[in-house]
Amino acid sequence: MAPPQLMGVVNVTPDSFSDGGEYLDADAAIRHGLELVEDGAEILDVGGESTRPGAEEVSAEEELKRVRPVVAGLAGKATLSIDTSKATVAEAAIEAGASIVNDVTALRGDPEMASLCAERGVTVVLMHMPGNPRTMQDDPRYGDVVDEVKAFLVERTTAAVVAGIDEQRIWLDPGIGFGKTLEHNLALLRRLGELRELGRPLVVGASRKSFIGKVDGSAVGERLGGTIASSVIAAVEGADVLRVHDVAEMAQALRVSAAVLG
Ligand code: HH2
Repeated sequence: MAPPQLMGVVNVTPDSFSDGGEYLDADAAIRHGLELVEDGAEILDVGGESTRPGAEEVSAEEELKRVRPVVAGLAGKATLSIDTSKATVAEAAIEAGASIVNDVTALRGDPEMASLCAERGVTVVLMHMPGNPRTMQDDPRYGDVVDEVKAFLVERTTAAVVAGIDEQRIWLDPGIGFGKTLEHNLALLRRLGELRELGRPLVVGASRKSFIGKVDGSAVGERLGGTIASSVIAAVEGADVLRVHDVAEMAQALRVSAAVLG
């Protein structure tokens, strides 16, 4: 198992599904980001809009007000990723120090996003999500979920390359919890290795997600064990980046897994 990089989550939102409101103040978010770096995060993913099912849409002005000071305050401390689907927010975050754009709409949310990313030469995370966060959990259905996610990621990679984004700067993410049932999420984790055929780095975000609660009834604050189990399996299957809230515990789990597996 090649040890994956850890992407620590810094949510500057009042309503994120697991930590909404905890780091809405910029200083608290910056302090939290610095702690995650101490804990072993190489990348920090700063977000100002929740993507949980049914979350309220946030204006670009509000999102910018939330994330810009946090990105600026963390610049130089880690590789910074901006979790947004709005080009104006991505642009300001890049100016402030972000070098990765993590767009859960895979460049479908804002017609300006692909050209911005191409011009700025940033790394782009393309994630699978059917529809949008408001509709994605309405009875999701697939023939073979892994094959369909793979085909979607191929299509979005082609669109990104056509828009001028260097293929070498594209990372792919199956979108755990985005428009998927429990069985879909489990299949994507179990068969993550099949996405390696796409030849690009894989990002996996299983942290605290509701599929864990569907396995054992745990509430959102009680999902650390499930987060670690699913993320270690993703790492063994070939994940290159794990997007997690609990970086210290995840880092230890990976150190021990690597020691055991050799
Ligand atoms: N998951 C969330 C948000 N952004 N980005 C990628 N690439 N992959 C993910 O799995 C992913 C993501 C949801 O988690 P969180 O940020 O904690 O919650 P919220 O969207 O409610 O802020």
